[in-house]
Parts: sequence; C-alpha cells; structure tokens
Amino acid sequence: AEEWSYENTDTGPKHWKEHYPDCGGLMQSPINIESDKVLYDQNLNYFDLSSYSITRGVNMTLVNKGHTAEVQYTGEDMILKGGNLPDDYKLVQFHFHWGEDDIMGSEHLLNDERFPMEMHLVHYQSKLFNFSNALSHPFGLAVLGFLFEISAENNTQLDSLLQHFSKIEEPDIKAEIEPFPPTRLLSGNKDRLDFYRYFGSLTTPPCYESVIWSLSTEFIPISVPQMTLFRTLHNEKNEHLVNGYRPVQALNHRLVTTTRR
Ligand code: BO1
Ligand code: ZN
Repeated sequence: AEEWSYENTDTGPKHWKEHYPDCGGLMQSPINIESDKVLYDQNLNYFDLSSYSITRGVNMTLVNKGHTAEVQYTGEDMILKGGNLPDDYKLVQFHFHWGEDDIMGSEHLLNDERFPMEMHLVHYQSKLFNFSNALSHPFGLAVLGFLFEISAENNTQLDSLLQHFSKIEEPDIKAEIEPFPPTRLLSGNKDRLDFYRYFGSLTTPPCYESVIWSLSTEFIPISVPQMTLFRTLHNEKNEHLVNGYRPVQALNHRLVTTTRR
C-alpha cells in the first residue's frame, strides 16, 4: 500500500514530507492564484494543441487508480507545443481531482475560490524519453490544468468518458475507451487558450519540483449529475472516492504570469 493519503491522519498531506522530502519544498503545487498579483506577459505564447485532436492510432484506457480516475494513452503521440515550453512535451495521461460536494475539489484556487473539479493533462519533455526519467529533471514535466464549473446543461463531450465509469467502480480496474481528444472539452479558440503559468511540483508524492504549470483561464462546464458520477467510484477502503485534492501551498518567491490581458 502507498504511504500517503488525502485524509486528516498521519498519512495525510501535512505528513507527506516525512516520507517524501520534496513535499516540504519551496516550489510546491497547487497554489491560490491571486489575479491582482499575476503579471501579464506579452511574450508568453499560446500553445499549439493541434496534435491532441488525432484519434487514429491512439489507444486510451480509463483506470480507477484508487485516488483518481485516469485516462492513459498509448500509440500515436499527443504533443504539447508552444507556450514558451523549452521543448515539445508528450502527453502520458490525464486525470481528475474532485470533492465530496460541488463547493470543493479543485487543487488550484482562483482568488481563494474553489471549483468542483480540476483536470490535469500530464506531459513529459520529449527529449527525456519517458515519464519516469523526466520526473526528477528541472522542467522535465508540463501539466496543463483545467478548472470545471457547474452548468445547468450536461456537458455532452464528457459523456463518452462518463459512460464507462460504471465499469471502473473498484480500484485497479481498467476499461478500453474510444479515443477521447481532450481538446473536445474546449469551447473557445484552441489556438488562443489563455492560461496562468508558474513553476511548481507534482501535487501528489513524490512532489518533485519539476513541473511547468499552465492553468487554463477557460473553465469547462459540467452538470451536477455528471459531477455525481465521479463520486460513485470507490477507493481501496471501499469508500466513495472523493476529496482527492491537495491543499494550496505557499507561493514563496514565485511569480505567476499570464497570456491574458
Ligand atoms: S499532478 O498532475 O501533479 N496531480 C501528478 C501527480 C503525480 C503524478 C502525475 C501527475 N504521478 C505519476 C506517477 C507515475 C506515473 C505518472 C504518469 O504519474 O507517480 O507512477 O507513471 O502517469
Ligand atoms: Zn493532478
């Protein structure tokens, strides 16, 4: 069993640093993003997300990881380019963080506001060959995050994912799913996705400070019944899988920049 949890116990977030020293570092994630302290950076470029829309030659597997629901990729590369990243970054998986209630669940906060869910697209620097090698390199990883907000309508784009949740109720169960390009969830212009940028860490142990963080300023809509489906999953203790988010960490010396005027 893993040495960490999200519980308010001696395996909870306050104790992660005892087994994973990096979790006590000065560049940890997530953070509270305060808009009056964010710097507009006119030299920060937009991403090129065009390879995300490829569905041919891509295999996707939905997995209940016990602390999150994750979609893993194999086959044709999905690549994150641009955004002033030092290299191209390859997508390995995306996953979600959510709460027991719609008033909590996101990892990042905006002006102290919590959101019901956050999705992370996890990438590693192409020239470092694989995720485990990139994990401990400065700038080895790039995570693109999206906050969800409750909408009255179902988000029909999410249904192709959610229809498989009944098959992965228990931890370690996998389901093959039809290719799901994550950009399908974006309604705005994909060539001009505004985001916040800062340098931080993995939000779970080992909390390595190797992540170039980009948090979209565009929210993804989700209905209350759709949020409820995430909470039907079970963890290792056969409880409902909820509250899989880390509390915000000190910003310390860091600056958050943005593409948004
Ligand atoms: S996150 O995006 O900062 N929440 C985050 C946190 C932890 C990981 C990834 C993203 N962990 C790693 C696992 C590896 C796995 C890899 C790629 O994700 O520790 O075992 O190979 O899926
Ligand atoms: Zn995450």
